[in-house]
Amino acid sequence: MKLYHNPLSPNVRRVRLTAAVLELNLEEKVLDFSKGEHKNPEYLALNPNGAVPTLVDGDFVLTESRSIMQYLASKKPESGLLPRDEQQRADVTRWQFWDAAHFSPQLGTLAFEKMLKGMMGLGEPDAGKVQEALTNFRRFAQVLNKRLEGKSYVVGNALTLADLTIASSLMYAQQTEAPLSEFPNVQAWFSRMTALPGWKKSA
Ligand SMILES: N[C@@H](CCC(=O)N[C@@H](CS)C(=O)NCC(=O)O)C(=O)O
Repeated sequence: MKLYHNPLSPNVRRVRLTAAVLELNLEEKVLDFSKGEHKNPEYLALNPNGAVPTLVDGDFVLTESRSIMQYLASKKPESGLLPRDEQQRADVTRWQFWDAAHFSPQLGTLAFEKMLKGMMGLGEPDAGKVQEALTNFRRFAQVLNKRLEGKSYVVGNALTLADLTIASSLMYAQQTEAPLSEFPNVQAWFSRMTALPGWKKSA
């Protein structure tokens, strides 16, 4: 299987983290964004969004990081990352959707305003957008904090794609000064996620 990616992307991190936890070897093709390689016609034929990641497995082309995670986990069902139990599996998917809809967009805005703009020479962070993202971050981090009360993992009693999905969205939490310390259960859980051997391996 071949993964087109750029290692700076949280959407890529969650896929590479999943592969690392599953001990699946992917052939990796890094796209240079500064050269616009993610907008080349050959790449757009694979991923019309012109975004990373994209997985190619023979004739099968899959985009969207969270669906790629599910596909990889289905190669090793015994891992439990995507539980066989229907309700637990649906719950994992629920948290992946929750992350996509509510949580990761706030962290994406913080990363763009506070890191990428500077790197790309696009000017100063927009204070209004940062404030709005922080307000929304706090709203949803509170939900996750409550969910993690007395629990080591987001779903059930073991590591699943739900954990790997959400933790990857937080990969720039420190650099962007996301106020994780206000949410002690999230902070403790995130420390456990970053201690996974696959976390370093997928950096
Ligand atoms: N929903 C997609 C989002 C992919 C995405 O937006 N990737 C970013 C990097 S984090 C990207 O490639 N952006 C380049 C662009 O949109 O031009 C996923 O989860 O895979």
